[in-house]
Amino acid sequence: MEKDKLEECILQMHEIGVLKFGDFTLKSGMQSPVYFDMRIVTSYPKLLKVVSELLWCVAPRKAYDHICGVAYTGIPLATVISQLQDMPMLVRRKESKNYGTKQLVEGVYRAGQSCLIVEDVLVSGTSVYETVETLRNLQLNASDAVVFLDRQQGGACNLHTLGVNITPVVTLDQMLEVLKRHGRIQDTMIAEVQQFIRKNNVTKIRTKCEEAVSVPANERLIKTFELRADAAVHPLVRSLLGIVTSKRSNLCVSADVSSCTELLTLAQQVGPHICLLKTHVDTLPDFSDSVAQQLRSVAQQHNFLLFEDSKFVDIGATVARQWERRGAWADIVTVVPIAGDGLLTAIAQAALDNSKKGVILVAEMSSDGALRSAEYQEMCRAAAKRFPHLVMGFVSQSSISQSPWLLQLSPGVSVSASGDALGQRYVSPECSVGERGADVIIVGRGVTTSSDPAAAAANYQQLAYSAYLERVKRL
Ligand code: S5P
Repeated sequence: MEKDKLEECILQMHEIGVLKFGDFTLKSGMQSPVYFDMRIVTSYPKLLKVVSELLWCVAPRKAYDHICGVAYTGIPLATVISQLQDMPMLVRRKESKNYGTKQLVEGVYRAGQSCLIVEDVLVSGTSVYETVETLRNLQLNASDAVVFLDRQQGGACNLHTLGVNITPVVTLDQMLEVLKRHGRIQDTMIAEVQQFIRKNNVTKIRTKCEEAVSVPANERLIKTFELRADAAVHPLVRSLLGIVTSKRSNLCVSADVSSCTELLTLAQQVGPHICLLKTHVDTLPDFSDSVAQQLRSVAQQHNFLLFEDSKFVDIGATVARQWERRGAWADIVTVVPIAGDGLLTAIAQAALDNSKKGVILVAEMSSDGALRSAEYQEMCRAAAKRFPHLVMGFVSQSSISQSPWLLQLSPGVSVSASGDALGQRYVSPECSVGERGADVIIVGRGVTTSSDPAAAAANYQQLAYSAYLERVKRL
């Protein structure tokens, strides 16, 4: 996304009164010191076009069968995108007509087609979800949404829990930062708005029948790591949470480097700041028992565990053969549990001492177009239940389990990037831990490509641990 274009857009929004500071009552009844009134943007056609272009820039995919704006302000934005991208548009009414076809959605569509949803501001996510529900009832695939401003009040997390991936152009914090840098807003107002956001960052989505459908009290998210360590079933969960609390680090660095020399150097550099070091040894041509041994001594020296991202996926007999090279040397491995229990049984048999080996199930990937199936997530939870002495938790992007003795490890985290050219998607450490429920964040290039990996790791460590402390305090 073009940074200058976004900054100019924010400044113009402030000038014309889209962004107001004062005392406002939101749709939910909540009193807020800040109000974002995107409706007036339609009176500024050039700005409307820029906002629409920025929205399209953050869309997770570059092709959808349809686009649909959330009534009302999302509609003109979707219309402009539809024109610019030559993408058919659907219009969802707020109420169905009581004459003619009585349709709630206007346009030409077929079951199974995809639709990108467009919204102006995200608070709880209720309006977006109402549109998603209608489209899903018509058997359209409505899993991606874009929004201009995320007010950081829990909406992204709420929607994620319901299988909707929402990407903002800008967060309220980022908007405040731009206004501050340009001398448009006083520090006292920033502090007031930030305090308001911190106090009101958990919201609920309500369906038409006004039942809360998300943000159930989640035991895993409200308990401290210390309490969860005491309740842990798997000894390695206990050890890992012990490391996390003693080092005040819930950071896993993904050591995606090109040689074993680089791997050992990086392990030394980031060692003091991490609880886990993740590897892909199949990408290291010179990996050997001796390197594993050296890595183990660095891990001991700095007190972290070794996590091989093996993504075992095959039948048990094959994984039993892969185990020696790709599993035996590490404390923890990853498994994609789509092949039934044979694979986990093979690992349980191959690991000499199950209490010293852990498995993390890959339940939900961070990349564009990744499988987000309720059935698959249920398979993962069920596998964790059947192998409580082997499975330590999940790699996922959302809180797929509420069990406090299981861990959520989340990759796709960066403080600066929003994605890469091959479909990786990033969120901030605060969003990953505070909104999406990560216990441990996994950071690769955010650290490995830094000129100072130790400092970069220290920064992620601080951000992720503060977000955890904030989460347990808030919930
Ligand atoms: O969903 C996933 C699961 C994993 S394990 N998304 C991921 O990115 N990963 C891994 O995390 C990926 O293989 C890589 O090793 C790391 C993320 O690296 P980054 O450079 O994008 O932070």
